[in-house]
Amino acid sequence: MIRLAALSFVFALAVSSAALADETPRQIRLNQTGFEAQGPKRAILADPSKTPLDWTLHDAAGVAIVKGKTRVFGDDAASGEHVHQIDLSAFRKAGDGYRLKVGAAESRPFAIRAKPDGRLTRAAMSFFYQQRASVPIEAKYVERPDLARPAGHAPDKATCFDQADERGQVWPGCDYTLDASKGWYDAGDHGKYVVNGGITVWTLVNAWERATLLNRPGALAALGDGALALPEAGNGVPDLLDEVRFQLDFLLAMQVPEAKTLQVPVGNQRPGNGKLALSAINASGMAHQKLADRYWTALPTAPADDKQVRYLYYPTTGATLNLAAVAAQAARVWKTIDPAFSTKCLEAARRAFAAAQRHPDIYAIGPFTGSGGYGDGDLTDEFYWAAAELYATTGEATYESALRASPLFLASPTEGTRPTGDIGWNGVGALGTMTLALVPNGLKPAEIAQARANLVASAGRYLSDDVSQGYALPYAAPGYPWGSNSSILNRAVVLGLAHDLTGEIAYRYGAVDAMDYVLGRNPLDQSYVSGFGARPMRHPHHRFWAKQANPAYPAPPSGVLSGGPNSTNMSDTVASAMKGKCRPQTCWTDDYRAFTQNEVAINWNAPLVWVSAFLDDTAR
Ligand code: 9MR
Repeated sequence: MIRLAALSFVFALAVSSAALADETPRQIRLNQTGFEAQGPKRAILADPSKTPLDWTLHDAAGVAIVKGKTRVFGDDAASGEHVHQIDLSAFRKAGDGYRLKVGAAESRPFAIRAKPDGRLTRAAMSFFYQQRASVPIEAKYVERPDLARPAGHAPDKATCFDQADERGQVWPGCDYTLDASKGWYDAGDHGKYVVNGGITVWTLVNAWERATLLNRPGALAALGDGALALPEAGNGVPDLLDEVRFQLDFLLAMQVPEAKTLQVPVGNQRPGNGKLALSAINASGMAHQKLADRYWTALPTAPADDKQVRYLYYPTTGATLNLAAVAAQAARVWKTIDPAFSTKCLEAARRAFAAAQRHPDIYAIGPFTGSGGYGDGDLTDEFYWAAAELYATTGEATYESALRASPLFLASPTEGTRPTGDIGWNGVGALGTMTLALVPNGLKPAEIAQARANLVASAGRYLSDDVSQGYALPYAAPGYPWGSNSSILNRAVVLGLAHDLTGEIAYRYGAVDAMDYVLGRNPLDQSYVSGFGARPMRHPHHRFWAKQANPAYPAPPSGVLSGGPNSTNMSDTVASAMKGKCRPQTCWTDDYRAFTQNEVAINWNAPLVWVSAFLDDTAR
């Protein structure tokens, strides 16, 4: 008896110290969800040594099975560390409980798996279901009962903002109300924004178009009917498209009805503390910028408890072109799935594009509290993207001439007459080129080849950046922007497409590097995805997944991506206190108050889905 009790006491100690040890940051950083057996396997060690160090790989029994030497990378600006790189890629045996050791440093146990198991893709998609407005989130579709919640904003009806803005300017409102129910809440807030909705829809639908056009049965099944936990599963329509349609219904509802005159600021006005000059325009066919609360609500606030009055904010050219682009994309994807919906989308896209051409310079510059801005002073890329989507869908001359006239014609993030820059909500030019490179269309074969070559060249530039980084990720920037994890994953989307177009494995490895960084191979030894890895993000800035703020609210579900380190806008209270004390990759805290670092957002989870689905699909 005594012996047994003593044994179980020792066992309990071992378990609790193992659990503790799992949480302790390690000097050896790697993807905390493990590696693919046939894929690249890299780890990073922060160590001051100027000479290579011996590493050993131990199996679950503790036996040293492989040895090697680290590669001294040296000082790394993005992390602020002196870094060694460890490459285990040649070891390909699947198993659990592997550990890497370098001197006294030891990694957490990790797995090598034949292939990814698809769980990350499904969890990342479930984020969208759980962000749905106007419907209850049902327990049977979520991983824990406490994530279920009553519908918020049901219905989500609003009229135009007719109050005083932050400068004291009183807006005129409008004579109509729109029912813009459904859609996804943007992020930690309950705003719904057409601009950000656009890139999100495009990215998710592109994951589906990629699978369809490149004939990838694995990806089609992983995103297809019955693959996801959704009320629509089993309805005969691919689940990814069911989820996206929920958002498209909202986006379509944000279009200004026929024969409506509205007062809007024309041109990129900079009134300082003064007032915007408003002019009357025929706004029919344009899209309202957003549907959002009058004032910011506190954290936590469950969607159903939001008591703020909601308004439509004035239509902008940027929102209108986002609607044109994704409605045109939807028109071709739903063409055979739901012809009536496809026709409705195409009509909306045409109306929107025509409205944007009539009013090319209505910018989101209103200073409205209670919601984000998504203001963008350069809409060249939005025009090009929308024209590309409309041309790919219709082949019509109007859209072709708009495309050809654009300085962004066939441009990629780094190539072309005017490179588009990295993909983001305000940088969507590359999306147009990606569509022209992927979707059969009437451009000359040499032009399509140019679009592809430009995208592949950008992927090559991203690989050069990868080599320049201590943590070996395809991203180099002197400062990390708001939502940096999405900037990195959007680069992985381009790398993924380059792999699809060329078959070159190096581009896929670049995408793996991006995912490795996001899932733990970073100086904070942090998985930025909730529910994945030994040190997952736990405390997002979110009004419902707000357990840290109030234990009566749930912790986040699995599969939610934190925006990530932000060294360029440190305006929240947590970030302010870190100013001057962190490096680009370390300006991050797992704290619900850190909205510049730890919010979650639809346009950030979308590339997580794309890249995760791509890696699942292309693992060997
Ligand atoms: O992702 C947006 C980021 O690029 C901007 O710098 C930032 C400040 O304008 O806003 C971010 O978007 C937020 C939006 O305005 C409101 N919902 C939450 C979004 C993510 O933080």
